[in-house]
Amino acid sequence: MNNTLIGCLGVGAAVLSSLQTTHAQQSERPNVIFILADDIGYGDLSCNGEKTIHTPNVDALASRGVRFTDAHAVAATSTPSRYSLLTGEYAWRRNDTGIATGDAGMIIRPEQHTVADMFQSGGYVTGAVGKWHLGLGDKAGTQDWNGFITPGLKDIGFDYSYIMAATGDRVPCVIVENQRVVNLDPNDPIEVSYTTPFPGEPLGKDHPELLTVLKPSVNHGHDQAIVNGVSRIGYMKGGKQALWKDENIADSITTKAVQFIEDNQHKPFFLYFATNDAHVPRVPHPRFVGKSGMGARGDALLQFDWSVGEILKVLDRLGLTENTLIVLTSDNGPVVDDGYQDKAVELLGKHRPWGDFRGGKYSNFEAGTRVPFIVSWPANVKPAVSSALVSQLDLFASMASLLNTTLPEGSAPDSRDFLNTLLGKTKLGREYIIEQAGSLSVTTSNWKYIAPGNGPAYNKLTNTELGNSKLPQLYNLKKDKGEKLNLADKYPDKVKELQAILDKEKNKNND
Ligand code: NG6
Ligand code: CA
Repeated sequence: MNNTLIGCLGVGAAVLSSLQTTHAQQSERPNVIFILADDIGYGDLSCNGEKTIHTPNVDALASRGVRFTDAHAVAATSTPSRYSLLTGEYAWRRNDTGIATGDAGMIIRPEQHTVADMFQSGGYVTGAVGKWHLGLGDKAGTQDWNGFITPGLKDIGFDYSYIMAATGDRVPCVIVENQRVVNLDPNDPIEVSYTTPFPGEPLGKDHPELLTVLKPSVNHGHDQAIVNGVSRIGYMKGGKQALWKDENIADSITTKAVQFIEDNQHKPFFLYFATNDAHVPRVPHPRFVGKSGMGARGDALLQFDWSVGEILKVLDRLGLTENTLIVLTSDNGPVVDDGYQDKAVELLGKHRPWGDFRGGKYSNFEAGTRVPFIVSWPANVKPAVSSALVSQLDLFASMASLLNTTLPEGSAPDSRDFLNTLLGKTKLGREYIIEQAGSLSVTTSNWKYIAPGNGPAYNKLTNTELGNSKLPQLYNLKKDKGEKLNLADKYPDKVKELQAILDKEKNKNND
């Protein structure tokens, strides 16, 4: 071989290696999108096997990514679940992470390092769009809804935010963009209270004739302020021009999410897209009404699927599909009647929102936190189904590992790096997870231990088995997915072992 040829080969190799570096760099720094559904159960997405619902966009995502069958939210309700996902800390370590009112102060404090902070310090542009439900402003009831609401999402790592303060069924029923209420008429200021009604403002409980869109279910509350013919939790006055229209929420947040992607297509970005679907009140856009045959709940699932499709479409259009990592999951398990007469119970038919699992939202049983979970990243993830035990708690440390970042001391204290599991490179999952509902549970991939507690066994309103018992409960999840047979008496050593794990975790002092 003569020298010239060797020289050429050398240059070729250099070019090749620089191409490889570029590819490696690109795929090391993908765009990242978390799509967080609300109250969508394991069985609510057709990729998980139920034949009663059809969610083609989610299925397309699942078929090109890793679909997890044993993935968990940290808690069986929204606020603690989201707190843990964004901070990497078990919500039960604090006593102020229960379901937040719409005027709660910001639960994640500015000095905390969130997953958004982590992306931001890694050079990402960060955005939060959709349902928030983690409080805003300094203290409950003190926010200035008519001015700049501070502290806010800018203080915990989000460059951009377009959010519902709490939930669809809680006032204030307005969208807050970059810490200011959208469309507010300064001559019609907003007032919010969770203690005292405003004189002259009609309430759902006194004016059923004004509830033209949805009436609350019997004994479920949701009978206070009336907005758009739906009564809500909490009292509100003013801000008429800024009030959302429930049927447009999915359109408006999806549009903003798409816009965020378009605006930041040339930078690495992190988008936290938290849908309002399928939380109550379920008032899907007319184009989805009647489409599922299951009433408003099923239609809201189709609307969720549409939102997912819009995200996939814009990524395709901008050529970003290959190098965008998407995690799709839900904040907690499903509930059918969560407070409004929307015919979800009557029209459910054979659909099983909870799949094979027992319980649902609010429950210690598996369906409380066993949620849909898909990870897609075409550049780096091969299609697979994984039975690894994974938790939303670990997204933080895993994303830090993706970015090759060291986290500041004390941040994400409970989160562990499971990046290779999430990317389907190994099926090695967590040794155990802790689930939070009325009580705490410890789950390994074989066993589920529910610690004794004083909570009720059953929620009559939502028709949910809550799984609370004064006695310890132990289920063999491999043989008894549906948690029917309590084996605590038969295997006292297992009970002790799992209770010891719980004690150890509780005694850890993260400070
Ligand atoms: C409950 C509400 C329920 C829902 C839930 C929060 C009643 C009787 N029920 O207290 O309707 O709003 O809180 O749901 O008020 S979550 O998914 O945001 O956690
Ligand atoms: Ca929820």
